[in-house]
Order: sequence, then structure tokens, then C-alpha cells
Amino acid sequence: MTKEIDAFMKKVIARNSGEKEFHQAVREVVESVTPFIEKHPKYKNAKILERMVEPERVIMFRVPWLDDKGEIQINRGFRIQMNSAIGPYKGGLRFHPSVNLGILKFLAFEQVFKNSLTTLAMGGGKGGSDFDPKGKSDQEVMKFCQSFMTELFRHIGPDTDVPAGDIGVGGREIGFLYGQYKRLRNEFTGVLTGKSLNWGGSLIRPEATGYGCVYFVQEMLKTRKMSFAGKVCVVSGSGNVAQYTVEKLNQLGAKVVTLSDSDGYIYDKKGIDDKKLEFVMHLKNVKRGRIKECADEFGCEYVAGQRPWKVACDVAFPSATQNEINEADAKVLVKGGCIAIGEGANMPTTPEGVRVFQKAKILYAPGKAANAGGVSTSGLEMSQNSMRLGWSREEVDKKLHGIMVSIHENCVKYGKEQDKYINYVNGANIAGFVKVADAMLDQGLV
Ligand code: NDP
Ligand code: 2IT
Repeated sequence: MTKEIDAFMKKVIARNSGEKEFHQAVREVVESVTPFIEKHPKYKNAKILERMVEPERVIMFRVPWLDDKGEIQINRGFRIQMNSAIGPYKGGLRFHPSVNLGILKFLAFEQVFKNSLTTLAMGGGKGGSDFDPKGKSDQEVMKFCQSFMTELFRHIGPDTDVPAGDIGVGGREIGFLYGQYKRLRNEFTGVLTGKSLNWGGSLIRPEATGYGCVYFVQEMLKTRKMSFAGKVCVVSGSGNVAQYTVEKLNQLGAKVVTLSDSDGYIYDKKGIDDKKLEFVMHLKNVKRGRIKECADEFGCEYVAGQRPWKVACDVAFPSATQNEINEADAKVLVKGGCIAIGEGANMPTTPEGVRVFQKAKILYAPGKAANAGGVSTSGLEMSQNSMRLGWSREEVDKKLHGIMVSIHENCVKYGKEQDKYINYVNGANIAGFVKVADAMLDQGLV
């Protein structure tokens, strides 16, 4: 099988040169599904995988805007419309200086499989810009968002492509983007998700990725007759996903001892309880400050320039960014007694790190399964918008929980190995692949 995989990857690398994160995301899927495709020649003959690695459409555009000093700034905007076989393109927007075509293609590619797993009708897409919201005034962020949407609006719509948030894009940005879309189209529609409650948003959408990730790990723990009660958890990041991961873990009786940002991490032995979490939320979402400030407030340790993986834990939740756990980090985590990993972030573990986890036979949930609760609840927001109705908090949370349980079941179905070890990577990739592949077969040469 290695020969087929290498030959496939050689072509992907040649056609998409320099896009290393995209190569990484594709290789992982190709390694999982190639043995499956060999057993099911209908997919092979129709060249489904070859088609899936080619985006349906890539849009790149100039985003000019005026900063507070009156100086002209130019950023680059993107939208990758990867696959619409099972529904309109759906996926977040990332605003971060590191954003480039390869990173967004990896995210859009993973989104296709993730969205397929959710059981809802959503294709895959991703977009964003190399704009850095850090240190910008609200007015500058608004001007940037308005300029970004002035091009993007012609490519999206509630039945075409529905963007949402990701790194650097939260409630504030979605509001500015939505306002500009509405002015340009003169339409009040569900074209974005992650909207505020009083103009079309869904309850639980802010919480969904973190909550969903914890629900998924809860299912994994159940397979070994364990629960979260008393478990020590390490969380990276301190943004949307990290915050609600902590909230749910606290509700379930776990103890979270770390949070981080791109400057370093805090280690609080006593645990980041709800009161401390409230401080973190205000610091990050309103003051837009640095995690270091928590150290003084909580009287805990702060470690500059490092990630939290050296802290011994039962469960780790990487919830910041891609490739934040390498092989050495993975070894340290396993040695420290870690029994489960729930990836809140997208592709936070390098392929070498994943091999360490799987070799140690610990419970390892890849992002495309574990963090699918965010986009699932976006799907629920779209349903509510179409019906012009809003569900209660309990209703949405129940649906989210049900979706995470069903994603877990699907991973078990396709990922259980001969020795009963559940390979959640294979499970998620194959289960995600089948639904999209069958839809593509049904729809002819698309
Ligand atoms: P936020 O912007 O709210 O928070 C991002 C957090 O990660 C911040 O603490 C940020 O620190 C840190 N971070 C970002 N980039 C880096 C980096 N290069 N190195 C170290 N730390 C970094 O984003 P989200 O919480 O929404 O997203 C976090 C992850 O979860 C991403 O991988 C995203 O793709 C994924 N995800 C998000 C979903 C959602 O619904 N929001 C859904 C599914 C997955 P700093 O402030 O210093 O930049
Ligand atoms: O990576 C992701 O799944 C997201 N950033 C959420 C996408 C969405 O459309 O809610």
C-alpha cells in the first residue's frame, strides 16, 4: 500500500508545491482511505480521491483598508470552496498573520470530512486573511471586515457558502462582516454563523466546539469504563475553544491546570475554577490582554515561550493551533501518564506525534472528529435561520451531545482494529470519506 500512497502524494506535492500543511492533511487521509478504496474499486475507478484533493474553487483577493493614522493597508483575502457534494460550502474564516493558501487548503480539506461526520448537510470550505487583529482598534477591525466582505459577498450566500469564525474571528468580527453583507445584498439571511443571539445567532454556538470536544472525549473514556471526575487536564490556547472546554470540564468534575497563548502558559496547580475562568474570559474577550496577567491574579506559575505539554496530566486538550504537539511533546505527555487527547484545534499534532499516541494505545481523538461540535452547531444555527425559529439552550445542547455521540459511534464502526484498539484517525477519515464519495458518485462527473 505504501507504494500507492507515495505515488499519490508525489502528484499532490508536485501540483501544490510549498503547501506543507495541505500535504500533511492530505497524506493523513490518503493513508487511512487507500486500503478502503482498494477494497471498493468503485471509488478507485471514479478517481474520487483525486477529485477530492482539488478544490472546486479558490478565490483570492485584495483587501485594502485605511488604518487609524490614515495610512493605506493591504491584506490578502481567501475563500477555498473545497467540496459541495453534500451541502453548501461551510467553514470558518481565520484572521492571523500566518494565513496563506496552504494553511487554508489544509483547513478546507479537513472541513469536508468533519462536516460529513456531523450527520448534517454541509459541504466544506475555509477562508480568511493574513490580517492581524492584535493591537488593532475596533474601528480598524471594522474597516478591515467591511473591505473583506465587499469582495467576499459575491461568492457566498445561505445556499452557496456559509462562513463562520476561527482563529481571530469571533462575535465582533462576525457582526461587522454580517452588517456589510446586509448592506450590499439588502437581504437578512443566514449567510454567516456565530451571529449574536438578537440577530439570528444560536444558543450554545459559542460554547459548542469546547463542549463538543469534551463530550467526545467522555465517550472515549467510557470505552475504558472511565469518567472525567477527578481527572487532571491540560488545555492549550485561551480563546473560544479553550474557554468552553474548561467550562465543561469543570462541570464534569475534572481539574484544568493550564491555559496558554502565543507568548506562554499558566500552570495553576489548584485548578482553573469557574471564577478564574470568568477572569480569563474578560481578559481575552473584552480587554484582549495576555494570559500572563492571570499569573498575578491567581498567584500561579507562568512559563514564557513554551507550550504546556510538560505538565503531567490525565487528558490533554490542544486548543490553539496546528502542529503545536510534536513527537517529543507527545512522548513527554505519554510518559507523564496522559491517557487521552481531545483535539479542539485543527491538526494540532504532527504525524510523528500521532504515531507516538497510537503506539502507546492511548485514546486519541483527531480534530476533525473531536472539534466537529462547532460546525455542527453552526449547522443547527442554519436550520433555525431557515425556520425563522430559535431553539432553547437545552434543545441545542441535547442535539450537539447527540451528534458527538454519533460521530464517536461512526469512528468506532470504521476504526476498530483487530486487537480492539480504536484508531479514531482511520475511523473519522473513512466514515467522513464514504458519505462524500457516494454523493459524488451519484452526481456524475463533478
Ligand atoms: P481564538 O482566536 O479564539 O483563540 C486562539 C488561541 O490560540 C489564542 O489563545 C491564541 O493565542 C492561540 N494561538 C493562535 N495561534 C497560535 C500560534 N501560532 N501559536 C500559539 N498559540 C496560538 O481561536 P479559536 O479558539 O476559535 O480556535 C482555536 C483552534 O480551534 C484553531 O485551531 C481552530 O481552527 C480550531 N477550531 C475552532 C472552532 C471554532 O468554532 N471557533 C471550531 C473547530 C476548530 P494569541 O491570542 O496569543 O494569538
Ligand atoms: O474549524 C471549524 O470547524 C470551525 N472553525 C467552525 C466552522 C463553522 O462553520 O462553524
